[in-house]
Amino acid sequence: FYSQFPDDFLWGCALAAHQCEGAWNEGGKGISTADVARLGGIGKARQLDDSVLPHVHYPSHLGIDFYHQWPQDVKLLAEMGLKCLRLSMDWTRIYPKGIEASPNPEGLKYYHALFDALLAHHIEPIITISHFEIPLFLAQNYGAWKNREMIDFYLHYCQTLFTEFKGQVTRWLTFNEINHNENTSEAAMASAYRVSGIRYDRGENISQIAAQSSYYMMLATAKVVKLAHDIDPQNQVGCVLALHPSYAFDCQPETALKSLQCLESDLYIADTLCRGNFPDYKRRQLAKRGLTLDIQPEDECAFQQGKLDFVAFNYYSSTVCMLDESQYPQGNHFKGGKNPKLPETKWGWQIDPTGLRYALNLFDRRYQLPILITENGIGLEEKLSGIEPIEDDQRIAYLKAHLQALKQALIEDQVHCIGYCLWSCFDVISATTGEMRKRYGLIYVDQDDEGKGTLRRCPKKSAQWYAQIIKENGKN
Ligand code: BGP
Repeated sequence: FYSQFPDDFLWGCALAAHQCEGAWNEGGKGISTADVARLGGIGKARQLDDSVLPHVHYPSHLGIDFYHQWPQDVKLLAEMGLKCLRLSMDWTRIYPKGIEASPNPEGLKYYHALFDALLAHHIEPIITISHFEIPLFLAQNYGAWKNREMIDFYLHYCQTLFTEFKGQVTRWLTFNEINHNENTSEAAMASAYRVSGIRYDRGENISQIAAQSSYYMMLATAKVVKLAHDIDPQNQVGCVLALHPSYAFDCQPETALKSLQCLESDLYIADTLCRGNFPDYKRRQLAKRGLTLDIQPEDECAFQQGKLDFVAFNYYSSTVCMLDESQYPQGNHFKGGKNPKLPETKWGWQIDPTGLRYALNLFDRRYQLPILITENGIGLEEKLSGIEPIEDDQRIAYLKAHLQALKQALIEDQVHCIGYCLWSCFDVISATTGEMRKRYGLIYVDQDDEGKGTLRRCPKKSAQWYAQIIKENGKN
């Protein structure tokens, strides 16, 4: 049993290619769905076009120039003593359009060199295969994950990754926040675009497409698990969910029931992937709603043979469920109401460390698989003022409280958690808004929304604090 963090606990950070790499049209890279998502106006959801507009600044096209600056960036991570770095590969660096027979050698070379450098510093690369981007060509010509054919394109890409990076990478994550594909509110449509590359046409049956595309991504995940094991039995595959525990706003039994049902719409995905079958309760619900999915008899076997090796989730905040949804505030984040008992960030994300413990308990008891926390952190507005390091005490307080909750889950509740990846090591482009202003990093990057700045990296006070946590294996 756990009386402290285990010696091999994976203390890490997380990054996503399209938020840090920049170099959007270098190295033989194709255009991705993320490359055509513009800055949404400060704090607002990103705007989407189908092509890159000339004379418009896209902060993500430069990112933090990680593509060129990674050698020094890896050194900074090594100084912090990280045990792992969760990062994504950009599909369009390997297959620019997603349909080519052979991969782009420059893309492979870049990732090989990066992983070698990480491993040389004893930092394990944990790879997200698709983190909020797919080749734009597939979105425009195949309708992205609306289409069953995507599974084969995705498997082709994965086959390349598993054979090329055998020996360098053993832990893989198929998709980031797969469950955010299926929200059907207006704000959530932007999140569907991020996850699955889907744009809804006027008059389309959104519920039908959302359920179908999630089904295809789950099926792809299951097939990828088998493929990964076939290529290298050492491979371990997970898939990332976004978890927002949903609390009942009041003591009404009806609200408690509704909040349980709210959670179910996310959990059915984890149920499918961890238990190896598309649940009957979901089939009946879909039928009742008049939705008919393309489900083939052979899919059942694929789900059975492709159960996840571990579960993974991102946790930022909880949400509350209300009977009257008109009370829900508008936000750039997720569905649900505001919890009057919790503080929140400038962007309205509520701070709830206990929610992390709740999520850990929920997943541990429900699936009995090792858990990897793939993201957790706080977005703040910060500026260089000439005095360094930046004193980000608010971030340290947030992280401290969440690590405390994790420790309680581990020691008091005996939850099987294998690692914690903090979002993020560097300030990067925000996924929801496209801006640089919302900073999550332990390391400041001198760069603003107009693309002005020296790109200099300046470790904040929190970088030092996290290094100490890692050194002492979680004692705080
Ligand atoms: C998660 C995404 C990350 C990251 C984070 C913070 O949902 O997986 O990519 O960006 O949220 O979100 P944002 O950058 O929009 O504040």
